[in-house]
Amino acid sequence: MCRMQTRVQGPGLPKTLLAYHFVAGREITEAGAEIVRKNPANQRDVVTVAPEGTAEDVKRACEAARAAQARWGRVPAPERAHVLAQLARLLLESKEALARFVAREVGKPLREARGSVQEAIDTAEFFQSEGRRLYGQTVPSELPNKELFTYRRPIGVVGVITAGNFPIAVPSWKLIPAILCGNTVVWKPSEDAPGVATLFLELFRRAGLPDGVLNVVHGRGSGGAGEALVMAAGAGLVDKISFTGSTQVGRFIGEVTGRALQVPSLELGGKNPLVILADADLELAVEGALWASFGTAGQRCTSAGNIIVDKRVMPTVKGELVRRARELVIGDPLDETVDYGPLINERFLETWSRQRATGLEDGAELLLDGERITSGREPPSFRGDSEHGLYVTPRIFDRVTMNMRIAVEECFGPTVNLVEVSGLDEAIEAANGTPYGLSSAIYTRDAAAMLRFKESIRAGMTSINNSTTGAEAHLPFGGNGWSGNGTRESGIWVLDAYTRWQAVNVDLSGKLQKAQIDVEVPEPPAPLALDELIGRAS
Ligand code: UN1
Repeated sequence: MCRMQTRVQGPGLPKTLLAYHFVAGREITEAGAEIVRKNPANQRDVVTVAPEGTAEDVKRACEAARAAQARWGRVPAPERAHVLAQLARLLLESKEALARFVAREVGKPLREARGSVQEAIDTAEFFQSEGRRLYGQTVPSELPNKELFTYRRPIGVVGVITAGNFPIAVPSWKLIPAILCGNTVVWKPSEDAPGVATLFLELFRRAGLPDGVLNVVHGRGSGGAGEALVMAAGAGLVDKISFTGSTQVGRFIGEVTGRALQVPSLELGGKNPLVILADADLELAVEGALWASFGTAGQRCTSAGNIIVDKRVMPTVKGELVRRARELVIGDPLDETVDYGPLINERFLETWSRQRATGLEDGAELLLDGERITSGREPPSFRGDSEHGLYVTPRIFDRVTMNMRIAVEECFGPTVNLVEVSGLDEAIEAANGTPYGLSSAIYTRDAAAMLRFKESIRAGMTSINNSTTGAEAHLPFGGNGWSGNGTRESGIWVLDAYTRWQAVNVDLSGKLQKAQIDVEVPEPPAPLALDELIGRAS
């Protein structure tokens, strides 16, 4: 176990973590280009410096993963799961320290950061026990003295590419089941969270994972180590890619890996609808809408994009949503009282800023403007460093219709649209009115409406009387349409993403038995003349 390298910063600032690539059990920190990750709540604080990986680094990591795979794949699954049991314990012990680091590196408020570490613990615990199942089936044969079986076999080398908004939970959804199933991994973490990735890797190492099973290369996505990893899959060095990120990049991965006849796991964008019907518990609905839209500063792939409201209750919903959004406490993620922290990076700030003009051009009205918080122009409840943090106030658009760009384009950041409808049918039409289909929610007391919504919504996930966010760690997570390619993460369902079924025939008859040919199939019976039968009976 190494001691992590750190560098002292100026007075009043915590130490900078020095991250490393990890290949075949060796730490690599060659001099060269670096990724410098700054705290989005205080950009003077350099949280992590990581080496920027090249295509050559990725290739070496893929080779190391390939070399380790056969042996790891042969370790009995319950034994592989021992590592996950240790990992779960280590995660639990380190929960607070990890959560604080997540808050510092990506700006997630502490309460949420703790929740996201808990999601990784839940995942480790689930798959620890799955190591004692990983069931195959016994299947009856059509021939005597012959037995049929199915086995789950590892796919081989898995390339994992993750985003910065859930820097430990989402990687855990991929790394943990991939490793449990006997694969080895090359992980390219988000350039927004190289430090969290390093801490997670340290825990895997301490848990006893053998060298070469988990390899890490830091770097950028497009044009960097991420793209190199996808191309490595195209070239056969990697057998599967698992990716969480944008639809645009997901399409590219689908194209490259499709040619290599691989099925990637793609968890992509969302423009998630939250419906409020006229009979809903409005207080609960507004609370849910507020959390779904502005929790995590709107930077979840499950965040609500469109709040679709029956016109009979729109005035109340609008009034309450605006009132409560104004009261949100924005500020330092390490302050336990804040509702949301900064945007994760400048890129999100730019697209979020541009969305304002797009909405106005489309004819939507601003109920809450949503602006960058700058020094001297802080809202009363602000508790952060406005000069050095990427903070913004919430934005609410009114009179949005589903033909507007802002209604159908994903935008990470605290922004939400109000869409007025009349009744359930129109609500469902609006909710299905985007090319995405990740998450969704409906607030109603009417059981028949709940049923209709569940059956008609195109999303992969739906909540009744709860937020669009907050999927539990053992239900299938994933979307339809532009939100993915149909693969699912989490629970037993993700096992299909990291294993291939092998069908085995065992013939103990001592002779060549030919399926379909040596099987006694009865002659078709003579037709039964029902008319005659009925006639005779009467
Ligand atoms: C994501 O934003 O990529 O359901 C994942 C949720 C979280 C995971 C979000 N459990 O909101």
